[in-house]
Amino acid sequence: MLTAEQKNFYATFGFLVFREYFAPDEIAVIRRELDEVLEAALHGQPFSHEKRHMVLGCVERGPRLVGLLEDDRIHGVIEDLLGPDFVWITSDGNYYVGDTQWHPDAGGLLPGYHLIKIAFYLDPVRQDSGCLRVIPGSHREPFHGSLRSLAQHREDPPVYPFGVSGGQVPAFPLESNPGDVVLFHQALWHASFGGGNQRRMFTLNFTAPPTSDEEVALHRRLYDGHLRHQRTQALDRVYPPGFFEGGGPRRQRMVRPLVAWGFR
Ligand SMILES: O=C(O)CCC(=O)C(=O)O
Repeated sequence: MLTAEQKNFYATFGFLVFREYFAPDEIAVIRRELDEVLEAALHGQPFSHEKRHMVLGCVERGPRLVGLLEDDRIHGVIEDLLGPDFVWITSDGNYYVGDTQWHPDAGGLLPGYHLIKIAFYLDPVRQDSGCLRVIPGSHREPFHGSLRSLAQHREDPPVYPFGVSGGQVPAFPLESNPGDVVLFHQALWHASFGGGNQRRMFTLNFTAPPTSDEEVALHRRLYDGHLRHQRTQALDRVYPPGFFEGGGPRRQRMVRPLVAWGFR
């Protein structure tokens, strides 16, 4: 599915962008479902446009959205990068507001363990209007660790260890239009700047099959964090009822370890 050059690009720089990967009519359905799930979680309240609205397990809640897990275009790419026994984590759906400061995702937590995020931006986003910016190659040590002080941008008051603000950090903008798909290694440092106050975006998250106790423990840590978040939303589970039982053989295979670990 991926060419040798794409795999080489990903291994070296830590990201890939697939242009016009989904057709406009597909994106129209996907956008409608995303809005439905996000609106339902507002429980009749208007969206504030002041802070991010995030629904964990968003993709698992929409019939068209959940189909993405088994779609050749997603499944094939993830299988190429993580092997056939890759594992599902969960998804999030968002209305993002404003800037996102520099950070790696969970891939920064356990060096060497491979986690991938796929992001759909459902509004056009450019360098200064909220597209994802990445620092190419920052998923690899020692470069990854040398950027750790970027996290100080989030302190109150912020500290700028390289003498430049977040927007001035040397980075590559993954500008995108609806239908494009962005994929990155979760240890890659990323951020966004200048975004509007209701940027639609959702993510799909996968890991390589765990091969050590530490890697299984990372899954449990992520799950515990997700469950804690759900409890703040008066939910007592991460995955909607029926998610583990539904779908076809592809979904069954990627959730099998979650079932075995007793996640719900
Ligand atoms: O699009 C954004 O503003 C940030 C996305 C992001 O940081 C993430 O999904 O991890």
